Amino acid sequence: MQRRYEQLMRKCLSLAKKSEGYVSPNPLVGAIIFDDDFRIISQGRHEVCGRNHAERNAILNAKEDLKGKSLIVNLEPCSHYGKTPPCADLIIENGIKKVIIGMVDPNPIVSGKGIKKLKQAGIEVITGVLEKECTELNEIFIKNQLYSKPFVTIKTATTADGKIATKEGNSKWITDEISRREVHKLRNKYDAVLTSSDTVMKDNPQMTCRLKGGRNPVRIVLDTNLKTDPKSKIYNKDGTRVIIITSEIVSREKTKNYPSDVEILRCPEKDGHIDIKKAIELIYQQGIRSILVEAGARLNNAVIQTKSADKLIQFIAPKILSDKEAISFSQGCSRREIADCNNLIFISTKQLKNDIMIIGKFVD
Ligand code: AOF
Ligand code: ZN
Repeated sequence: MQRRYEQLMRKCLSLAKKSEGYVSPNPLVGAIIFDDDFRIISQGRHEVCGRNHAERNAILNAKEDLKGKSLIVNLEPCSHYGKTPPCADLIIENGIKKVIIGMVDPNPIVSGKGIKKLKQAGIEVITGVLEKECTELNEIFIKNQLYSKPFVTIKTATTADGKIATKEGNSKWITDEISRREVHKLRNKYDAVLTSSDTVMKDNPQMTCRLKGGRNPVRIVLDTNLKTDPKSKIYNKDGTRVIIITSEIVSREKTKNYPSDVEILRCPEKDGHIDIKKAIELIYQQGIRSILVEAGARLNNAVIQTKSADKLIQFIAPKILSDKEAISFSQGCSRREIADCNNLIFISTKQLKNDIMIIGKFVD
């Protein structure tokens, strides 16, 4: 039985994943209704923020009576009146007899109450099926709900000796086109990309998602002194929100050089640079729930040292630069002991064409 539930839960997860990039600030949810012989009756997913929840779509998609059937979903059904009425009520009204759930909803207005409601109506509830996988799928939503902070991932492309560029800033191209395609997939998924004035001035990146049918993330530049050229590609007008975070003391005159649709936010400084922790708070206040940091050694280091990073995605090319002045992807501390390292847990490795992709979670 457990194995059959796990199979169906995997299906819920891949259904839910189809909405990646479109549901923020909501969770990714997929639901399936099936009978006692595990025949699938219908399925549904939460497609876009503000629209029907997954359970409602699965129920609406059913072409037969749901009395006595079972429903499996990766997140606890909701119990509150939000943009839509409670899914738990709908499940009860339809006479569903069993509900299998991946994880409890971290949203305090729901957490546990959806399960309680179902049980009180006499429905059999099974929880914790593929809980780890369900938690991973909704890592952004969970961080937002528990800490009211955005989920922050550092993406970097390095040589096998951990270098991102020569001393002169030459970095094209370390990884191959397959790895770079993966980066576009990430841009399609995250609410925003965050970079620094250094990277804008050195690389003049577009920071757009160039996948067919993809969507652009919000582009955010940390530019303490407004040094970046207002004609940089990142400020191109393409209908995507662009934000510059600058110092509180930069003159109003300077801000007028930038295109009028570029939003300029002011943030306190720390040691001559934007205070990264405060900047991240500011970004969250803008409704941005996940950030992909695509920057150089200094900003990556600031994000790591302030313990603002949740995840590292490192693309490693089978190349060794060996240059004594080359730049590492995180640089800026003075450390004498290995014990002073920031620590990660590697959660996955993937061989791409020539490169490998390593995903690590920060643990301290
Ligand atoms: C979703 N989709 O499939 C499920 C959700 O703002 P609302 O009214 O859409 O409610 C959002 C909350 O509903 C969300 O924070 C989560 O706790 C719960 N479940 N949300 O957007 C879904 N099942
Ligand atoms: Zn719901």
